[in-house]
Amino acid sequence: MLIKSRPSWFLSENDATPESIYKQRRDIVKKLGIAAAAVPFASQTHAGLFDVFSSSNDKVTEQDSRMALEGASSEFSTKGLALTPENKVLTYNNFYEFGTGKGEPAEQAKNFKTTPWTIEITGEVAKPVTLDIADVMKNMEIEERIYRHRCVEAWSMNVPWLGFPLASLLHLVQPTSKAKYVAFETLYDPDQMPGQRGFSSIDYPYVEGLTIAEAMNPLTLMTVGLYGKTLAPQNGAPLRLIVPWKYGFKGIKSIVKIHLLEKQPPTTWNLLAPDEYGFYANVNPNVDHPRWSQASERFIGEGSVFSSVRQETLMFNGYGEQVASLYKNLDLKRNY
Ligand SMILES: Nc1nc2c(c(=O)[nH]1)N[C@H]1C(S)=C(S)[C@@H](COP(=O)(O)O)O[C@H]1N2
Ligand SMILES: [Mo]
Repeated sequence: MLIKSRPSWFLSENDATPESIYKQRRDIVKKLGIAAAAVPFASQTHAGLFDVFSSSNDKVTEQDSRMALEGASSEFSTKGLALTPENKVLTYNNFYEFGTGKGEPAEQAKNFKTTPWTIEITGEVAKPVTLDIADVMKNMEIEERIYRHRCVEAWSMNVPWLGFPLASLLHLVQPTSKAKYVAFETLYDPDQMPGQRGFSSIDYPYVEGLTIAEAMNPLTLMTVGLYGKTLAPQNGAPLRLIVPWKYGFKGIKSIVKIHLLEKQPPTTWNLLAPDEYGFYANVNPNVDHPRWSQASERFIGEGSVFSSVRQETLMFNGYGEQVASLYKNLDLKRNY
């Protein structure tokens, strides 16, 4: 019963080695996790740790559709920075398909339907595939990655995401030598997404892109959860991208398509205002936005989200050791 037969798309280096004891244990934990979704979250393992960082005002009280999800801890996790309380991560959002106010996505995405959900991976790959999110969740090794999250609007968070490296997914489809870029697309469904109805300056669906080297970097996370549970709709359920050294708008939500290609793909914010938002969008305190400084940021922690607790913005959001080499031949003032 514990031995799982993998779907045919899951033929990769994973099959070259026997499943580790660890993976089997994780599968059991995951099964228990699903069963445990009915019990209060506070009685589960992670909550104890998070309580240290959360004040009583920051408790999540509302019942939601999120399921318990565990992840192995990661060497890449932020050290020495308090977590942003869960309810802030759940209620201070940018997801224009569900409204442009920070509190609107949490309200308007409440009934967003994320099952069934498929992700199509096409283009410059040997094995194009359409995956069911349920199979992805069953077969990928989930890690917890606590990452700094820096919006181009100069606010920031520190969030315990759950997910797996995008590289693990791309290895399955075997990119060809022509695959120089990876394009991503959010769901287009005006019936469910009020922001896609009527006039909008954004030409939906929301699209984003990375170079293949950025996509393959071990930090680049296909994200399926946060704070020990699956993602809430407002955070991009069931699957979104997190690229921690880039501005938050690169972290495209509710992905339905991934397309590998030779040419740089268009990206939503760059199309809208090319002088303000580039393709690269690396966090950079030395390159200001035309309308505001990027040297510091408002960290969203406990207390009011409008508190004036500012911290310095770090080059590549603090991930320079892992990613600076990707840009050694690039003028970052021109390629913002
Ligand atoms: N499809 C889609 N993805 C999106 C956005 C959006 O409006 N639509 N907003 C982006 C921006 S600007 C940010 S800062 C992050 C916010 O993610 P969070 O709400 O989980 O913090 O999502 C990004 N992904
Ligand atoms: Mo953002």
